[in-house]
Parts: sequence; structure tokens; C-alpha cells
Amino acid sequence: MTDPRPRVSVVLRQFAAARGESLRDIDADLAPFVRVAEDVLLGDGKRVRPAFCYWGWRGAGGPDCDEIVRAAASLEVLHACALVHDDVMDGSELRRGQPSAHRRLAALHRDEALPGDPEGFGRSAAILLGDLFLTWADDLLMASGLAPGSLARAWPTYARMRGELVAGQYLDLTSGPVDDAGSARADGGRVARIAQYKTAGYTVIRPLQLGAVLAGPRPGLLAAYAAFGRPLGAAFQLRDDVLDLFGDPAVTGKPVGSDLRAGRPNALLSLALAHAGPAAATRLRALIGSPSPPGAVERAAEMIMACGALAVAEERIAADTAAALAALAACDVDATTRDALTGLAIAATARAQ
Ligand code: GRG
Repeated sequence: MTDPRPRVSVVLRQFAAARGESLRDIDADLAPFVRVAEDVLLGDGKRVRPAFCYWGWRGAGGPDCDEIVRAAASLEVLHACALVHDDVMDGSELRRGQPSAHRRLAALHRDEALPGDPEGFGRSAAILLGDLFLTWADDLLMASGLAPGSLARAWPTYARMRGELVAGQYLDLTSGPVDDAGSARADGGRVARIAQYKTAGYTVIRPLQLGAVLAGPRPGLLAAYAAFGRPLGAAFQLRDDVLDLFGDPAVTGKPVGSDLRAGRPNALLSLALAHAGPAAATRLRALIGSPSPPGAVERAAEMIMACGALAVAEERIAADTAAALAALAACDVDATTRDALTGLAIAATARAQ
């Protein structure tokens, strides 16, 4: 089994170097912006979306080749756009263990003593950086070297994935912290829908289907990939939520409890509000959002353990991962692809990552 991800990183490095050079040719003042672009793109991500795209192609009978690795790498460029813009929207300080792009660009403004407000500049330049990645992603997919007919066939899948990502993000932005027991249940449905688009669709199902459509899928394969990706996406999201509160920041690359402090009603918090008794749910709700009281993250973590929600979350992650693996077993793909997808599913939902 050949993991395509080291090759994806090589493609990203070469692509960023070539594109960076043409930006620096426009004006030498773009050099620091290009450095931030390269650092973000080559940062320490898991590259799961390119991996799913590559194996989606292989599972559909596509051969191993550099063209599909380049096409798959375009998803990491798109992801860089999503992360940079998401961090601006959330005001996040850290991403992948490094200062987020807007923080770095604000620091660049200070270092170079540019006119105006460093924070405003950081946000504006980060929006531009995300826009740059969005255009680069299209360029890399189109310049992958795959046959024009394949690219034309796959474009609607790629376009749908981008639209769904924006939809999921908008729904996320419009859902405030859960504020009473009744809306906790309604919000649970909404949280699941957001996860369906932001995680299952964007991280697993669409990348797999994009690879398959590029290759030319057998009947039934796209639905089989969706049946695998749906529960896997749910497990991946819940694991991400558990790691957000209980993970090691040195490993996750972000501060503990960022969802709680941002007031993001993630799946774990919704589960906890549904499991805690009314009095505990009221106390927990008071800890969610900004400004959070001192010790909020530690107290919320204790309450989530004490009410049994953490154990339920672990059971759900295990059950959803098992459902994904059962769907994969029924999927008509070769043994190499099945092994690779099994490995990705287990790694994406493991307790430590
Ligand atoms: C790019 C069309 C387009 C729109 C952007 C801002 C936005 C709209 C969407 C943001 C949605 C977002 C941040 C989704 C990602 C959620 C997620 C699970 C991130 C973590 O992904 P991992 O664990 O991270 O794969 P690494 O660092 O490994 O890449």
C-alpha cells in the first residue's frame, strides 16, 4: 500500500514555489506574503482529503500516477483557504501549532512598520490569502494533467463540495450557543447537519467521489463511498470535538476548549447538554461562549465526564467507525484500496492523533 501523502506534500511544495515566484516577480514587496502562503500550505496538516481523493480514484480502477496526486493535492489548497478564512471568522490565535495566518500577517505589518492598524491589516491580508488559495486550488486541479474529459466530468462534484462547505460554514455561523433544554435538541439536529456538510461531505464523501468521478466510477460506487463516509464523518467530527476539550494542545496544535470559548455548539457539547440533568445543563451552558469565566474549560470537561457524555461520545465514535468499516466491507473496491481506507478511517477516529 502506497500512501500518496508524501507525494502530495512534494506537489504542494513545488506548486507553492512556482506560484510564489510569479507573485514576487510582480513586486518584491509580496515576498513576506508569499512566505506566509508557503508556510500555511506546507504546514503540519494530516492531508486526509487528498488521501481520500486518491483512494477514491484507485477504488474506481484508476492507476497510480502523478496526475491524480496533483489533482488530489488541490483539495489541500482548498482546505488551506477554508482554514485561513475560518480562523479569521473565529479570531483563532493558533492553527496547526503555529500562529494563525491573520496573526502572522498582523505581525508582518508591525515588523515592516506599515501604515494603519496591524489587526485590521492581518484580517484583510488573510482574506486575500484565502482567496489566493481558492484560485490556486482550481488552477492545480485543472493543471493536474488529467484528461480534459475527466476534469469536465468531475467539475460538478468539485463545485458541489465547495458550495456545501460554504453552506455548512454559514449554518455554523448562524447557530449560537444552545440556550435552553428545548433548543438543545433542535440544535442537535442542526449540529448534525453542519457536521454532515463541513465534515462528512467535505472531508470524506466528496473527496472520495471526486477521485472516483475523475476515474469514471462503476455504477453504485458513489453511493457506496457515501455510505462509508457518512458515519466516518460523524465519528471524525465527534473525535475532533473530544480532542478540542480533552486533547493535548502539543498534538492538536490548538488551545484546549476553543469550541467552548468561541460558543460553538459542537456535537460533544450538544450531547452533554442533552445528557446532563436540567441544573447541570444550566451550569454547563453558563460556561459556553465568550467571555468564558475563569476555569470554564476545566469545569466543563469535568461536567462532561461526570454526566456520562464523554463515555457516550466514545461509544458513538466506536459505533460510527464500525458502521463505516462495515459499509467499506460491502464496497466493491480492490483489497489495496480497502486496506488504505481502513487505515485512514482508524487514524481519523483514534483517541490520540
Ligand atoms: C473554500 C469554498 C470555500 C469556502 C470556505 C471558511 C469556510 C468556507 C469553511 C470553513 C470550514 C472548515 C474550517 C472546515 C474544516 C473543519 C475541520 C474538520 C477542520 C480540521 O480538519 P483536519 O483535522 O485538519 O483535517 P488538518 O490540520 O489535519 O488539515
